[in-house]
Amino acid sequence: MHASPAAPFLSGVIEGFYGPTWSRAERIELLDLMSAWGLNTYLQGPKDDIHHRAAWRIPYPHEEASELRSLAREAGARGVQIAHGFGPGLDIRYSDPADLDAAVARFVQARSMGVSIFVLLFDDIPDQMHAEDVARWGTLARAQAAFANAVLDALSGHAPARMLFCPTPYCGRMAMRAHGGPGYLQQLGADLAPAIDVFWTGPEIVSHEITPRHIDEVASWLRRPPLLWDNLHANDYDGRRFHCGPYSGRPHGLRPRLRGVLSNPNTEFPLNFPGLHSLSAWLRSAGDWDERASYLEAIRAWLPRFEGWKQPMPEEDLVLLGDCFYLPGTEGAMAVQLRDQLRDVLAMPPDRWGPEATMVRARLARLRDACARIADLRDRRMFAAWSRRAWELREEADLLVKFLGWNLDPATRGQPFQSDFHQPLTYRGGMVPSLQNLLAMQPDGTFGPCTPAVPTP
Ligand code: GDL
Repeated sequence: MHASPAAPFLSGVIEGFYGPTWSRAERIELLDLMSAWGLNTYLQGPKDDIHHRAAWRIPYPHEEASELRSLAREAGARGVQIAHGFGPGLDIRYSDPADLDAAVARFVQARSMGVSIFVLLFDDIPDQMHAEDVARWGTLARAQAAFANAVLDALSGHAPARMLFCPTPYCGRMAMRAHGGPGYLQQLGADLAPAIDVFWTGPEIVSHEITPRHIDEVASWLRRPPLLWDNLHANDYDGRRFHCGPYSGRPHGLRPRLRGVLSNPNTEFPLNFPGLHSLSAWLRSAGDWDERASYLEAIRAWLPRFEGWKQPMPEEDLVLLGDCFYLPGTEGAMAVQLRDQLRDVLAMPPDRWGPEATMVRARLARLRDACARIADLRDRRMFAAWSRRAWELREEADLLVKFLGWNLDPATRGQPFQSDFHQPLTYRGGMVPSLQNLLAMQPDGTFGPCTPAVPTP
């Protein structure tokens, strides 16, 4: 099933993650980049905007409303459309006319601010309904489709409106587990107005790969091509990581099977340049996709933002740093190589270490120093976005450099090693690491108690 040529293909960015919302300056910068890169849609739906979920019934107060109005104006001037969405699913009563009115009122307000695409988001909610909704609709899919159709009808009174919808099961794994109830997606496909586009994140919430076959199956359930909500570069689920690798794991054959591709990227805005640069290149490319080349090109374009007070960041160092924060499923080539070399060296007793131990120590020291250089950046927002992660990486690299040095020195080799900068309880301490040490994840994704449990100092 291919997208109707009448529906313009949506390409762009979703501010749809958990955590602090982007600032006005960041949103304007995003619009500038999107317009330069030919991306046409920005969806504003940050989970932790209080009017997004908890207070969804309450229209934007004056300040937020005028902010949205000015953003829509700035977007229009750059040829970008603004989509605005909220998630009523935490406490909605599907059969309460007051809730329908509240949803319509939110969109009428957004339209008066210049928004042209309206988005109902039913992701990340319990798949239960109130008793009166069950009595009236029977299933969640029926209730949500009827609600969305009624909102679309109400909005279309003035002029045709474009609407997007995020279902409660929005990836293959949730569908397999029958989240939302058995047959949810097929029911939604049958009931939802054909003009409404439906979001999908792939086989998983964060999908490392998405195949045309998978999309074809989803399209047959939904009776329309899905709209990709791509969490490849999202990082709100892990405070220690971010993703600046290339657009990856999506073959070209996907594009004609989709209504669009919108990336829901890293929470820290400045970290999104390479991923979005690469996504826009993928969208423009003719099928000859080389993701590593796209990453290197994006890093070159990003480099000017890494000017330091004392010295410039060498391109090679930024490639290596980026490789350490690449994609959810893999680190980049230089990071993988460095880690594998380290693992090989550490697997041998120090008295058998050869020149590769000295070499890997030098490369690690370079990584450590590149991390330290982040503190020196002229762009302080970039520094703030990198800071905690670069610091943590620097700590680990520094420890390993010291350990290798100790064991490369014949005077100390093989003797107990300690670092004055890595103290028990301070280093790797805290509740989160101690909980992480209780359950181990196997390569197949199953969990079991760590045996023996890693001792708490
Ligand atoms: C999700 C949430 C999204 C979040 C992402 C990554 C969708 C449709 N919803 O499940 O808000 O940022 O995971 O954690 O993806």
